[in-house]
Amino acid sequence: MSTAIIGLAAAGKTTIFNALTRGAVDKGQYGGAKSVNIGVGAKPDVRLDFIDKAFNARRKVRAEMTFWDMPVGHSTGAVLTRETVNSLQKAKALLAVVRKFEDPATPHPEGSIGWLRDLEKLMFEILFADIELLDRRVERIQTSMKALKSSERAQAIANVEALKEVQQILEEGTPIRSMALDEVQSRALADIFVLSALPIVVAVNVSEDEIGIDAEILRSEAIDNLGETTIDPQTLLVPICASIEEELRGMDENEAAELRAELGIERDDSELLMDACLRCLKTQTFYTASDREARAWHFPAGAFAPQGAGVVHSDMERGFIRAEVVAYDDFVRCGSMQEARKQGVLRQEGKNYVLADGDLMNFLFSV
Ligand SMILES: Nc1nc2c(ncn2[C@@H]2O[C@H](COP(=O)(O)OP(=O)(O)OP(=O)(O)O)[C@@H](O)[C@H]2O)c(=O)[nH]1
Ligand SMILES: [Mg+2]
Repeated sequence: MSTAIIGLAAAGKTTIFNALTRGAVDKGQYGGAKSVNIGVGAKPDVRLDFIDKAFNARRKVRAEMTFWDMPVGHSTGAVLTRETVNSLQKAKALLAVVRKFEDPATPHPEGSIGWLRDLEKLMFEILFADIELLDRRVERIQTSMKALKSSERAQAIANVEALKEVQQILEEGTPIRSMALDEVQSRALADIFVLSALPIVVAVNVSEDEIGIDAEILRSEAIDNLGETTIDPQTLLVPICASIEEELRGMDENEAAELRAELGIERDDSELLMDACLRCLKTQTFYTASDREARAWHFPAGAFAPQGAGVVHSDMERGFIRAEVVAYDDFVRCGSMQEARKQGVLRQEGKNYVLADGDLMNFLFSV
């Protein structure tokens, strides 16, 4: 499940990408990025640490998230060129970076700092990209109409009608994710990748003297300026000082702790940002463990057991028989699988079991 990092030139996208993935991608010149950077990041996971210890596993593997650092359109400064939108097709969420830090060494493309102005521009570009996309789709359906059988034509006409309605609502400033779509509209959109349907996390890249600023303050400023349709409940705002986070995450743990103490940084904003991405992706975590490996896996909330097995390996999904499950809290109470079995909290679950966050899973399968 990939999150695409977008934002105006020099907003700090690559710096945040480096912080999240502990990467060291060269930031090059201002507005320098030409291609997408792809990387994975993982958060510390205390539940995994506990399971790892309890199993005395030889290896511990955290669940990873994938981030794409998207380039901006060079000639125009547009964030969402058609090329960019095309390469976003498989993204499941957007991480919009807006700049709130002053730095004379890094000129802002608009000539001045204005995070609310930039956020508005970004949100507008997202809506506009969808409006254009639907335009092209409507045109395509209309051109192919003549070749259709009369039975198919009625459906095509209904689709065009529905897409035009959605376009109208987009033009009023409402992203698709907060529209109450009817059945016909949903069906018309089903095979179209629309950007404004994706959940958004907004990383507000603050300067050093604003580290620790309350996210709620930024949120209410954003709502006051852009309204609740744009800053809808699914849109999360996270303040982060990208350059410091990049530095901290490039250090070993002790060094980082020292620098944190020195700067008086109490909160781990990179972690909070990853949390927000997971939350907006509606992603949860289950665990597998043996003496060989303790491992965390991400799954989409609401997934059934076989789908979870498929996250580990597609063979396990195909050959799924059943799963042995211990809820995380039960496991903590018992401390081991033997004890969990003894206390009767190790459950046998079939293919209709809906995975719960924190489940310790053992999938039984045959291929
Ligand atoms: N002072 C300060 N500088 C920052 C911060 N975040 C990024 N920068 C600097 O701003 C410049 C641009 O950052 P990048 O991460 O390259 O920005 P970008 O959005 O990836 O830029 P393009 O890919 O070129 O569009 C770099 O020189 C960064 O070191 C910050 O929080 N504070
Ligand atoms: Mg960049």
